[in-house]
Amino acid sequence: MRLGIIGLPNSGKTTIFNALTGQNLPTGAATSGQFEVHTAVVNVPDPRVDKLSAMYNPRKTIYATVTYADIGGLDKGISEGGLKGQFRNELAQADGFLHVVRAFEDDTVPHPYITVDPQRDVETLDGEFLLADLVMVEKRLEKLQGELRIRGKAVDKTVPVELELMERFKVQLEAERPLRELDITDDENRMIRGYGFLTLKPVLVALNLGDEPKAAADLLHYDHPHTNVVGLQGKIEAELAQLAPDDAQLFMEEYGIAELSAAKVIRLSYQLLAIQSFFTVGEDEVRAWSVAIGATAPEAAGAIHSDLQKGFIRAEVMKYDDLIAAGSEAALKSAGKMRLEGKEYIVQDGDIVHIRHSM
Ligand SMILES: Nc1nc2c(ncn2[C@@H]2O[C@H](COP(=O)(O)OP(=O)(O)OP(=O)(O)O)[C@@H](O)[C@H]2O)c(=O)[nH]1
Ligand SMILES: [Mg+2]
Repeated sequence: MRLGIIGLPNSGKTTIFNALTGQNLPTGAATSGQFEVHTAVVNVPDPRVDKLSAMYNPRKTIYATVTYADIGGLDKGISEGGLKGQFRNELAQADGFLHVVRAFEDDTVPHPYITVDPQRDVETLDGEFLLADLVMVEKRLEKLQGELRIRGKAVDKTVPVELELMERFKVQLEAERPLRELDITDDENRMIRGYGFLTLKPVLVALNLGDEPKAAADLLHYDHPHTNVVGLQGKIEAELAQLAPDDAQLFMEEYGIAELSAAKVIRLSYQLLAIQSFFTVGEDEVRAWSVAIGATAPEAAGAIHSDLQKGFIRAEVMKYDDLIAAGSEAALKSAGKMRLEGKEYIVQDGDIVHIRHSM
């Protein structure tokens, strides 16, 4: 799962990328205004994985992960005439966005629009994405109408279906509303998957608060479905991410920071993508796997290996809470709490799964 970090110039994208990933990329004027992408894979902190690891004492412990891509070079005007080339690819590839919005005051850091105004800034980039999607919709409409004209009744039956969907998208975008607000069926989603509509993707807004902790809700109204807002102190968190854990602890006490926001942002990123974790356990490995919320047992098996999905027979499932309450796998089994589930079973967050298969 990949989140693109987007935001206006100097909003603190790279700073927050560093805070989330522990990297130390140069920030400030060094890279300003250039299209440049840096990616890093980050573990999703999960105390359940820690507990399972303590219980099974495996050789390896593997957390669920999220990939962040710091995308430099976005600004007002980028969508003019449609997004092109690498830029478009990079944005289209993302499963969702982390939209960094500047809320910090600092005279030494120029703001591209002079004043600090989070509401204006978030709407500026959102407006660019709306426009980029509208250009895309209009291109599709033109193409589909062309096919209909040329082939008439012999046209592929998907054409009128897509035409109708694109008309619906057009109305939405012209009203300056993002596509993610619409109810879109699975079939429709499949039809448009390749187009990479930007306003269809979920968004986590990260307000870069600067040195003063402030309430995000006082600074920004962002009340849309499939979005969330979180505040964090970008620069301080990026510095903390460079310290050894003990030193970071001291620093946090000094500044009165109870919990690192970076960990919270990573958790929220994961939630944003409508995915959940199930676990596999054993002496060799304790591991968290990611599947879509609502996935069936065979689909979960497929997340581990496609062969396990093909050869799926049954899933042995332990509930995380049952296992912790029982104290061990053996105790859970003798209490009769190991469940056998079939193909229809919908996997739940925190399930500990063993797949029986015929491969
Ligand atoms: N005072 C203060 N400065 C910050 C904070 N976060 C970032 N900055 C500074 O703002 C400047 C821009 O930060 P970057 O992280 O490079 O911003 P960016 O969005 O990646 O910028 P571009 O990639 O050039 O568009 C740098 O000089 C940072 O040190 C903050 O929380 N407080
Ligand atoms: Mg940057």
